[in-house]
Amino acid sequence: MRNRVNTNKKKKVAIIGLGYVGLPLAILVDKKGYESIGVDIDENKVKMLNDRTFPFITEKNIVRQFQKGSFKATTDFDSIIDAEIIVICVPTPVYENNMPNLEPLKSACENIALRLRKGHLVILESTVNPGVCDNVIIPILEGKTGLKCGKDFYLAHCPERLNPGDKKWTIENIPRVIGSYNEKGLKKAIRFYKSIISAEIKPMKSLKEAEAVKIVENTFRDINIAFVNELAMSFSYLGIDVVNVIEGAATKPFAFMPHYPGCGVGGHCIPVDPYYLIEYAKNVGFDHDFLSLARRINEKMTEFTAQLTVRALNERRIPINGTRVAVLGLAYKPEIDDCRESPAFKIIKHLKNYGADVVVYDPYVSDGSTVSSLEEAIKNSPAIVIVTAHKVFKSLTPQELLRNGVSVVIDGRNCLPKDDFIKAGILYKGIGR
Ligand code: SAJ
Repeated sequence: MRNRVNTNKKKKVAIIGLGYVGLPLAILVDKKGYESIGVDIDENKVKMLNDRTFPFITEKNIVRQFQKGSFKATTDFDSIIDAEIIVICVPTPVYENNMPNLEPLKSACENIALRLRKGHLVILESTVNPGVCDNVIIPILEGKTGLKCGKDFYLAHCPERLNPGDKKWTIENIPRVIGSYNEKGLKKAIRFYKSIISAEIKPMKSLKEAEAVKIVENTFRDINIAFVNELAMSFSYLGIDVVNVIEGAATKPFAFMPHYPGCGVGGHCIPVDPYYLIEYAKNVGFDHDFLSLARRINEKMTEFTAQLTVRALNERRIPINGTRVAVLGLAYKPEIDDCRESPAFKIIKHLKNYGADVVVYDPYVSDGSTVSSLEEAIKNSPAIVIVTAHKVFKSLTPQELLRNGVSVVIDGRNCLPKDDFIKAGILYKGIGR
């Protein structure tokens, strides 16, 4: 007989997965007076966290709480047994073929199932497609334990909405949605989140609805980016500056939300989440033609950027074959080192296929760079391709580039002052401008 969770001591919360979602949550839970324990499979990360030498926490308020807090990390899943609440924050990526990869999630659930007790509230924060809670997580948790969801233990889904580095929207003030297997689980989960965040909490009618909210949020972003990426490709033939047009449309104070074209959509959310919905719907017989088309358009931007480079070099009578091209940026967005699903890798592959001699530099990604400074990257490179709008690239001047022999600039993030470069005699090509 499994004992009831020990409920007569300070409430303990266990966070499974100490990444960009789990770690800030574990620190917040500690700050709010719970006993906070983080469980991760990475021994090195666990050691650094307990030694308080974790170099990747950059947000000052999180660092302060982390240093002074009593949060502990461990690789031992047994530490969840006497927790009242277990929050799952493990990655939910896709495979090369864009099929959802639920292995990290299933492994976490199997570890939890071995220690599940009556009274446990299990909360999933990782992004999944509708149906994963009902069809994957609950069978694992019930299957090996004989415990019944909604009666012996509770399952809720509160999709993460963290935006690392965002100073305005933080883990404490971002509104959340919560769905659960039943009313009792919903109430427990809402009570927990109300105790740690100040933002609105919207109860959803089911686990599936909560799963669908997160997928819809990020798919909404992907299709809107595809919309402006297609405009950028068409406007590049029409000789219209798409960024000026978007900024013109954005003066309309309602019913328009600006997105911006670029050399590709990277990250662990936007290019991934739509596939979770596309594949799930396919299993039940529905083809998301529009979402799939938007994905194809966004995936096309890397080839479009490489072709832009070939055409621009041709205009300067420089064959790309054997020409040194500097790719600036590997990270999927500015001022971070995260390269997951970054378009940079496919752009490099396409340029190499055209015969370019590619050098790569990203100040945040030294192991992926082929040179160790921006100067080294641009020196004797007739062309540069900006893939990430890091500040250091945005401060490049036409004079500096011309001095180093650069005569073609492909601005994959439309982040440079186009007219200054054109006036200086550089052949400037943006994405749609
Ligand atoms: N991108 C464009 N055009 C745009 C916006 C983004 O090409 O108009 C590209 C970026 O360059 C990047 C990719 O899309 O390669 C993703 O950019 P992102 O700003 O969406 O950044 P993410 O992936 O960190 O998205 C997160 C998401 N947050 C969560 O899932 C909790 C997303 O929902 C947020 O909208 C986004 O942050 C944000 O607004 O910053």
